[in-house]
Amino acid sequence: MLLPLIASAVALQPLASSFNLVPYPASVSPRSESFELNANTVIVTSRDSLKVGQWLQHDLGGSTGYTLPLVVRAGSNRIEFVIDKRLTRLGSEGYTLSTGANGVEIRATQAAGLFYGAQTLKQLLPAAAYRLAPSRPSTRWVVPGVQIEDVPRFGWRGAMLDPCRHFIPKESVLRFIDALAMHKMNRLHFHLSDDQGWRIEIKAYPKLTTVGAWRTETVVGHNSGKYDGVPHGGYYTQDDIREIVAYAQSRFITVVPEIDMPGHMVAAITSYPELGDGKEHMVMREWGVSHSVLNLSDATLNFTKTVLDEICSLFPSEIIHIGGDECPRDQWNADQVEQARMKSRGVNEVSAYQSWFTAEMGKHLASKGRRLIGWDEILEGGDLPANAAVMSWRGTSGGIHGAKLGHDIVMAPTSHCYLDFYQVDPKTHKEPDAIGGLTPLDKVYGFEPVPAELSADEAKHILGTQGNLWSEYILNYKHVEYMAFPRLCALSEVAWSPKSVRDWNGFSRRLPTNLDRLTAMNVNFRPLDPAP
Ligand code: TNX
Repeated sequence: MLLPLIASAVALQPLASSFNLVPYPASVSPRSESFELNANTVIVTSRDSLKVGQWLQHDLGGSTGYTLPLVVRAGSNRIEFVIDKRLTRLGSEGYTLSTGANGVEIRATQAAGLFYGAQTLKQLLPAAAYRLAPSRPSTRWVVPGVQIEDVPRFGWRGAMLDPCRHFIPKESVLRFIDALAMHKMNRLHFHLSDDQGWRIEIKAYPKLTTVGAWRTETVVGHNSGKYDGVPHGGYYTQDDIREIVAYAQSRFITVVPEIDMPGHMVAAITSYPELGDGKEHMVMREWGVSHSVLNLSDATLNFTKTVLDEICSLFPSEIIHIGGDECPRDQWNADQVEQARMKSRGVNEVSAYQSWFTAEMGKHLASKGRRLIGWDEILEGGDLPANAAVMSWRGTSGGIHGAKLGHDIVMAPTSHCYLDFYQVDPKTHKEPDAIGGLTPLDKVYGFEPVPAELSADEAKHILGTQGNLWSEYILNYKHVEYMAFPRLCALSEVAWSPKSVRDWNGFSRRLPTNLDRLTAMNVNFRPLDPAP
């Protein structure tokens, strides 16, 4: 009679021991020895792992109320970070984590892997570890016995914020970075300019923020023709940007800035009318695609290059986003001066003119050791510099086409990655107004970034994926969180976990605990609907 009981206990193991980790690691095996984290625990670091140790010390300091000392050696009761260059199978971001009675050991070839190991360690603790202030003094937490080996599937695991349509204060951007870091995401795509507002201080062009960062009011709803009468604006100073970049960097997140050109430039053209058709404009109060775009005079090219110079000086990211989406060509068609200029540059058709411009920006960025990325429109008209990367948003076809041409690709199709779309049907649920569409959690979870159309070699060009939080209808940061989570929890698993461990049912079982973590962090996620 004993045997069936044991058998059923063993069968239950995988369920009970998933530890509710999100994103789920490549391999997790329970071990018998657990470990107690308490006020006497120390963090063992070396020179290479000091920064990660300091991060953990600071982070747990908030939730435990005590400061775990950083030491170079300890026998027991320790969290030990070890850089181990021999573990090449872990790549640059993978890690191993093992719990024993004496403590937890995290190994990786580089600090980034140690950081992801530390994130997993935090998820092994109770959700209270995510609180910003201690729930009670002298916390003692059990770290369950486990052996984990984990390597991310993709190197680009991102999310895009759009502070242009509705401004997001710096402090909120920092909170968002923490929420990304806990999901082992490593790219924050920061959309910093658009028709409705310019959001970054550029020293060479002060009017971009004295004029371009402000609109008089905003249209109500979906371009209803009614306006709210409330001025809206804001921008990040260069000091703010440096703070955001450093905060992200210490969490192994690269901030990828986007200056959207040559379309979506009305805020800049309002500030400096000579960049456009020469007429007076207003920072846009409505949503949609404007037909007012940059002219491509030498002076305008000097403007875009100078802006990119300042961008490069602030953002260490190798990849710089120059937008390139939704640029109508009628202004270039109608202007005789532009036509003559275009022909003098050896371009015969306006359909190839944006591509010429993109190549110019590509050369400029290359001269500074950077690479450009743009929305999939930059593939139109040929001429795209070979090392340019492409963000596929109008489905995956741009990404497939680009990968076949040898370009690196980030997959962010509207169908699965547009987190400004509804997450449930607004006809059956009371939801805040959204742009439209329907991208439920299970659909995001089911996204496969590598299209079947690609050969194994072509598939190597798929860098990864990201969720886009366009903010026409996302009015403030709490609303950003509502749209982002839990869908970014799902996307983090798409981006991180090996395809073989991805499992919707397993994710659904683990997710409530992950949402407890977000609750502890005060993140305003959309609650799950009760099971039918
Ligand atoms: C299209 S995605 C845009 C954005 C909008 C978004 C709304 C892309 C490259 N351009 O300007 O905000 O749709 O979903």
